[in-house]
Amino acid sequence: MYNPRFEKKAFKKEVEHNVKTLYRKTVDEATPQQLFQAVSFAVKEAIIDDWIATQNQFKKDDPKTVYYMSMEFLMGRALGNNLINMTAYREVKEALDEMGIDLNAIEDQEPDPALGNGGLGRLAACFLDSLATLGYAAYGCGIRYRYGMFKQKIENGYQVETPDNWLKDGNPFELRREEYAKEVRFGGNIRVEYDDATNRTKFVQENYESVLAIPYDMPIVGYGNHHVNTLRIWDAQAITDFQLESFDRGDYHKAVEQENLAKTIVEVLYPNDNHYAGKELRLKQQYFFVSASIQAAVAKYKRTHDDIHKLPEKVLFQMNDTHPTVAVAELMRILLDEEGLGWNEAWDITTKCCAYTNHTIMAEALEKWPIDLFSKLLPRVYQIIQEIDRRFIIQVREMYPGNEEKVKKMAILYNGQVRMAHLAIVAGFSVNGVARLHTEILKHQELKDFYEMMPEKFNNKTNGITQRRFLMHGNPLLADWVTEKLGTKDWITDLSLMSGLKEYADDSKALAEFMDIKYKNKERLADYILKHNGIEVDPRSIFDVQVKRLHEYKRQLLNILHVMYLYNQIKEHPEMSFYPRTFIFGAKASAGYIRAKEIIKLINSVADVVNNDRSINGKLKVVFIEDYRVSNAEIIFAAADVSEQISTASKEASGTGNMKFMLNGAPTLGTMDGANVEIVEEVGADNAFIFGLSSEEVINYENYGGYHPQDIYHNDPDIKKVVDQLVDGTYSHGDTEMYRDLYNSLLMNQGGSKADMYFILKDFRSYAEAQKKVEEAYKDKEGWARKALLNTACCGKFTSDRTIQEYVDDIWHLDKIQVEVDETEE
Ligand code: F58
Repeated sequence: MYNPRFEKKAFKKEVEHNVKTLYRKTVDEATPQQLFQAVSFAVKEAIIDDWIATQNQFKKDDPKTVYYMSMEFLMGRALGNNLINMTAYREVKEALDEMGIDLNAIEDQEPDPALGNGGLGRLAACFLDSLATLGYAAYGCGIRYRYGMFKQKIENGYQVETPDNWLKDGNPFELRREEYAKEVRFGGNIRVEYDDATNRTKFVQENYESVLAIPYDMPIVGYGNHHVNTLRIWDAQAITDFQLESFDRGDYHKAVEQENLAKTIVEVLYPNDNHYAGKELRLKQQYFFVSASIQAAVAKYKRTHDDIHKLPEKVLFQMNDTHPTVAVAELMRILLDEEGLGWNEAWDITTKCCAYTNHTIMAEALEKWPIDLFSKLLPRVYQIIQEIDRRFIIQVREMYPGNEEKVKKMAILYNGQVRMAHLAIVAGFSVNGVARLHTEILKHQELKDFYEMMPEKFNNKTNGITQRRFLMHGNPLLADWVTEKLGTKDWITDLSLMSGLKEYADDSKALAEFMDIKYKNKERLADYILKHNGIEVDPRSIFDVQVKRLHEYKRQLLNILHVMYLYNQIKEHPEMSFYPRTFIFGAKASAGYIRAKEIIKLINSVADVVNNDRSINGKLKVVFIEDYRVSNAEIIFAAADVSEQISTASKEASGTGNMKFMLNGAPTLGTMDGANVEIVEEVGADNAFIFGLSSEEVINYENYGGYHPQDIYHNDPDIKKVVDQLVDGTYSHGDTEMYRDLYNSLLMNQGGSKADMYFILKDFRSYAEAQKKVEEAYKDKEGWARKALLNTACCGKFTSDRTIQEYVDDIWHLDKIQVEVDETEE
C-alpha cells in the first residue's frame, strides 16, 4: 500500500527544511540525533492530517469511546512503528537512502519511551495499536513520567540502575495541550454544608494542596486506515495563581510545597513488576492521572451532550489492573458533588462506565492502602468509598445471612486497609483475567467469593500482541516471506490468515527458506551481542532465550541451574555428544529486589566461567543482554530458536513474550501456565516442549503442604552438585557466601517463605528432560524447521486485534469509525 503523503521528492524537501529551520544546518552537517528529529517532524506532519481527520470523524459520528486507564504504557520507539502503520516505511527508507541517510541508524537515535515495567505496560501499548487499527475511538490515559524505566548497566556482573532521561532531546511526536489542563486536589478536610436553595448537602474540600495536570498527546496511528487515536499522558505543574496568592499571604512554605508536589508527582515510574510497594507518592500518582483523565472525559462528553445520565452510552473506563481504581470513587465524586446527582443515579452511571482487568494472582502484588494514609490524601474520595463499602456489606449480609466470615473476606475496608481489587470488582460491571487458566484460577481460587456472588461479571480475555511491531518491524525478512507465501499482505490486519502457512510444513524448500531467515536473524543478534557484550556466539548454535522481568516465580534460577548442570555434564563426559547451545538472558530486576539481583549476578558469573573455559570448545555460551527493552526485544525475538516460558504453574497470569516468540517461529519450552496452555492448544503438543507440575499440583502443595526440597537434594546427586556449587566457590572465585542466600532459599524455610517456594528442584528433572528433547529435536534439521514454521502458522489467535475485538464485543460495545479523508489532497 503506497501512501502518497510520503511522495519521495516532497518528503526529502520537508526533511531538508526541518534540518534548516530547527538547527540552521544542512543534511550533511546535521548530527544523527538532529536527523532523527527532522525526519520525525516530517512524519508527524503527515500524521497530523489524519489525526485531525479522525477527530472530525469523531465529531460527526459521536462514537462511544474507551478510556484505557493505565499507570503504564510501554510504547517503545515511535518512528519506525508510525512509518509502518502509515504504510510509508519503504518509501521513506528509499527517500532517506537517496539522501545518504540510513533509516535504521536514525531509528536508533530515538530513546525507547519506557513508561512501563513489563507485560502490563506493553499490553497497554499493543492494545492502543489494535484499537486504532480496528478503527475504534480510544484514549490511552496515563502519566508523562520524567524518568521511565531505569537503564540497566551490568558492572562486574551486578545490575546498576541509571536514570532514563528520555525527554532530554525532546519528544518530536508529542503535543502539549495546555488548554485542556485540569486541577487535581489533595488532602485538606471536607466541610459539610447544607444548601437551602437546592435542599442538598454539599461537600467542600478546604485547605487542600493542588497541582495542575497538563496533557501531552501522542498520536496512535492505525494501520493503513487514516485512523489516529490519542495517548494522553499528564504532566504536573504548580498552580501559579495560587502560588502568588500564597506569597502575598506570606505563605511561602505552602507555595514551595505545591511546587515540589508538582515536580515529584510525575518524576519517576515505580520500577516494580508484580510487587506492590505501598508508597504514598504512588497513590498520589494514581489519583493525579485518574482525576485529570475523568474530569477531561466528563467535560468532553458535556460539550456535546446535556444528559449526564447517558454517559455510559458514550464513555467507558477500562482499568488496567487496580492501579487506576480510584477512578470509581472519582467519577462518583464528580457525579455527586459537581453534577448534583443522588447516590443511586450516580452509582448506576458509575457501574455502567467502569470495568476492571486483573493481571496477577500474586498476593504481594495486590494493592491495599492503609486507611490512614488514604483518607488523609483523598478525604472526599475516601468518604465515598466508605459509603460504597457500607452498601456493599448490606448486600453481602442479605445474601449470606449470619455469615460474618464472608463480610470479612469481601469487605472493601478491612483491617485498616482499603482493598483496591474489591473496590474494582464491586464497582466494575466486568472483571476479566488475561488468559483462560488465569481467569479460571481467579474464579475458583483467588476471587472465589466474588465469583459466587456475581458470576455474571467474570470473563476471560486472553492477551495478544501486535504483529505490526513484532513481525513487520522486528522481523522484516520473515514478514516479506509470509507475504510472499500467502500471496497477500492481509495478515497484517488479519493474523488468522497465518494458518495458510501450514501447507508449507512439509515443503523442504519453504522450510529451508524459513530457517535461512532465522539464521540471518541469528547473525543480526550475534552482531548485537558482539558489539554490546564483547562475546562471540555462533549463529549455528541453538539460541535458547529467556527475556522478561527478573522475578523468582519466572524461574530464571531454574534456567541457570540447568546451565550449570549441563556444564558439569560436559566436563564430566567430554566425549558426550552435545549440540552447541547459546543461553541468552535479558531481565531487569526491580531496584530493591535483592534476590532477583543475586540471580542476575549468578547468571553473569556462570557466563564468565563457562564462556572462558576453552576445554569445552565453545559448546556452551551464556549471554546476559544488558538493558532488555522493547527495541532490542524485537531483534531478540526474531533470532530465537527456543522460547523459555518456565514460570511455576499458576503464577504467570498470561505472559505475552511467549506469543512474540511463537509469532517469530520459536517453539515454547514451558510449563502449563498462563497463555502457554492456549499456545500448546493452537500449535499442538508435538510442537512445544512442556514440563513440570501443573497449576493444580502447585496449588495443592501450597494449600496442603507436602513438598520437601531437601529430599530431592539428597536423592539426586546431579541436583545436589549444582546446588552445592552455589556455595563452594565454583562461580564466585572461592567466595562461599556470595550465593548463600540463593542456596538457602532452595533448601530452608525462611521467615514467612517456604523452602523452594517456586518448586525449582521439584521441576528440575522434568525441565532437564524437556531440554534434552529440545536438543534431540534440533538435531533433526527439517523436523525442527517444521515445528518452528508451525509455530508461526498457528499464532493467529494471539494477535491483540483478536483480544481487542473480544473486549469490544463483550465489554466495551464500541462503534467502528471509518475516517473519511479528502482524497484530492493526496
Ligand atoms: C503482567 N503483570 C503479568 N504487572 O505478570 C503477565 O503474566 C501478563 O501477561 C501481563 O501482566 C499482561 O497481562 C505485570 O506486568 C506489573 O508489572 C505491575 C506493575 C505495577 C506494580 C504491580 C505489578
